[in-house]
Amino acid sequence: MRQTWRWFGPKDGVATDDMMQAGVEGVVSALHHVPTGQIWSADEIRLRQDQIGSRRDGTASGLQWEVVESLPVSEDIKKQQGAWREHLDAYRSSLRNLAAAGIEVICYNFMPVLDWTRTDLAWRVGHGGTAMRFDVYDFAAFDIHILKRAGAAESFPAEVVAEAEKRFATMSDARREELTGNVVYGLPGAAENFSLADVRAHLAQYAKMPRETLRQHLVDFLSEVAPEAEKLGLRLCCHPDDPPFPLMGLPRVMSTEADYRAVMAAVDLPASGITLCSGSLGARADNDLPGMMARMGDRVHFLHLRNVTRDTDTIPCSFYEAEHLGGGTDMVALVKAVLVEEKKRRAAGRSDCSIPFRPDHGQDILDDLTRKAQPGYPAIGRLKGLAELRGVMTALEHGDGVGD
Ligand code: DNO
Repeated sequence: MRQTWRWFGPKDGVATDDMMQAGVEGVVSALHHVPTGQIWSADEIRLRQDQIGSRRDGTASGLQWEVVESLPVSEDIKKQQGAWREHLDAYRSSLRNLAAAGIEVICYNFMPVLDWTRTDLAWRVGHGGTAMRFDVYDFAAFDIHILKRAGAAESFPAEVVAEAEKRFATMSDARREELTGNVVYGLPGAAENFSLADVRAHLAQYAKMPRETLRQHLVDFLSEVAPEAEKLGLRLCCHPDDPPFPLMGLPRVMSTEADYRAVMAAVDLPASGITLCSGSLGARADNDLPGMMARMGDRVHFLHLRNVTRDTDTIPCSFYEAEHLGGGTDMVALVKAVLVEEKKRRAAGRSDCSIPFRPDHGQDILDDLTRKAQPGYPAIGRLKGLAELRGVMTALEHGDGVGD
């Protein structure tokens, strides 16, 4: 298992120097400033590689850019409208430039309009630190009473609608504004940064799109880009929906094992693979993460290891981002399934037998509370997660029969 770490570039509050002290082996990054649909040029890629390769004082860090997260897929491609053909050409050109730079693993997602969604970026946990949270009642309050989406009330269970109404009635203006910002203005890594009006306009465009159509558009996208990725020796990997249930009436197509199976079967190439995110998928009680790794592991090219604690097992549900070994996913069983898959790959002579993972997100603890890095991406909280995961890996590899 390759120990990687997400870095948002020079503006990230956590530096390459910090990654080195955390014992990180490789870096996950993206060119967030390049507008979606445009080509990632060789020069821009090289610049980011140089930044990753340097410490604050300009000396070499020894780190390399190993995973792209994300090479974003445009809304036009998701809807098959407007400039989608040009965007596909640009996507293939970016893949060629990344391959020429020696970067092989490319993560993307196919969530329409919004990337990951949370209602709280700094929710107080029992120990006094903070975590990110998705609260279904607050979210419904936003959808029904702030966004005022037609049909919003019908898309939640009656009990959620009733509680959302109470919450909204007592919510301060400041909290209403904060909630809107958290949901709409884009969390780190999101390709787009929308206003409330933009979101309404985008939602209207998807209003009549059945999920089968969106899934077909994903299959069409992969049919266009995966053969090129295969030729270039790249591994594409689709990140799941976060959270893994429909929001705002938008179709969601990568929320369950069945979703992944359908898409992997439709474009059955090794280059078309999976980003197994235990945090996103773990927000549904019916997703069995160790089982998914055991059954679909040969197509898993990248792992996001984190955990969530669900308030209920309903779909949708509220949840918060737990400590990496806490929460609903049996992390030891998941790591074991990853080690078993790597062993199979070694036996088969595959070159990708060390699967990159990142300690995904972290709670804000200790100095994180004043450092104010990107929400979800603290230095110490992630370092703690990485250290715990490293402990599990080390213990499992130590003589229980899964190592060589
Ligand atoms: C959140 C992330 C997402 C993810 C994209 C992948 O922390 O996991 O922003 O990067 O959805 O395309």
